[in-house]
Amino acid sequence: RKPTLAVVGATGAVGTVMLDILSTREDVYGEIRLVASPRSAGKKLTVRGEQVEVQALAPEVFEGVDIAMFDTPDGISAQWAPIAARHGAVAVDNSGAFRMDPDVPLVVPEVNAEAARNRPKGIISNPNCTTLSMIVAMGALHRHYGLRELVVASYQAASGAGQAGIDTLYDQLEKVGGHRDIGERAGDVRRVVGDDLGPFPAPLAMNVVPWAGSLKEDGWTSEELKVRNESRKILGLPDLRVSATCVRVPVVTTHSLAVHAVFERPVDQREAQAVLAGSPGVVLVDDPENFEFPTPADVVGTDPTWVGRVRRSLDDPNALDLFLCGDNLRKGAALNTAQIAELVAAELTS
Ligand code: 11C
Repeated sequence: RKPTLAVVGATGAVGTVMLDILSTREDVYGEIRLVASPRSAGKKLTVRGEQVEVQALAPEVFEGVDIAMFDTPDGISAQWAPIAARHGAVAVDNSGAFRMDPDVPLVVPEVNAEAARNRPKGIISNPNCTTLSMIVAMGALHRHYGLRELVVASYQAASGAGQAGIDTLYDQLEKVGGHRDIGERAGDVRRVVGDDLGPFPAPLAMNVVPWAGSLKEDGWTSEELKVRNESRKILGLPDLRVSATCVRVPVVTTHSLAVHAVFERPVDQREAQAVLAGSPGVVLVDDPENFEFPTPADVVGTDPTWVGRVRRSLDDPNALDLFLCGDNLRKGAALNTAQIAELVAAELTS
């Protein structure tokens, strides 16, 4: 019997991409149940070419479900993933609710697929989109050179903050569009954009905002700590040194990161490029003479992590500097969740 799948949060920004992914990847499921808040119940959404009615989130929706994906905020996942697990489903959760729970594996199939089998709570976590945008490439380099330290700056897309982030960026772009007299004096973009900044603490159009997530201790943001803690857990390197500065940029979808990675052994530029090019889930685009490197505008909507600008650091023979991009709604969220669910589906049917 093919497993029954529930997609909780089917109507959100990640849920929408998930339905597309489920409609285009190999179909390993029997029934697919779509679940969302009572507000969205009764809506019809298309998955696998069929219209499916959205059901309101309630314990009964998990009856007979083998795998339940959660593309929901932390609070909803914290409450409902255990309920799904109690009904016998394996919950694959895309929120931050369980990622650092020692009894919940944090899985990236290209890096630590085997961790998905050990799930004492019946829950598997999907990493944060910023971590996910770089970790497949970093996992490949770690296997080759042994990773010691990461210093990263992110360039994060508006859709990381959900549909509200996307709407805010489009609204602001409309407001600044056509103004050829702003961006030259402090505060003029803010004045044109107005007071409604959506989920961002400063205007995002014609700007960059060094902030993602919430304030934690000593000035760090939750997003920066997630990059550190999640990278350590996925790579199995509890002492990995990680410094992240997370920045929002006026891009709709696809996160980018500038990475300085320090290794145990001396690195070689050409060898590192070959390692990346030969790794599943990674595409190398690195031809500086022809100005070829990944940009969010060129990679959005695709599945791999795109890497370019690979250089051996000038002042450290053990370090590489590189730039990478990954679609934060696909590999950064829905695709990785779908890949984890496929691992579970294969296990349940084997
Ligand atoms: C952002 N990475 O770009 C965040 C969104 O922990 O799953 C995802 C938050 C999370 O704002």
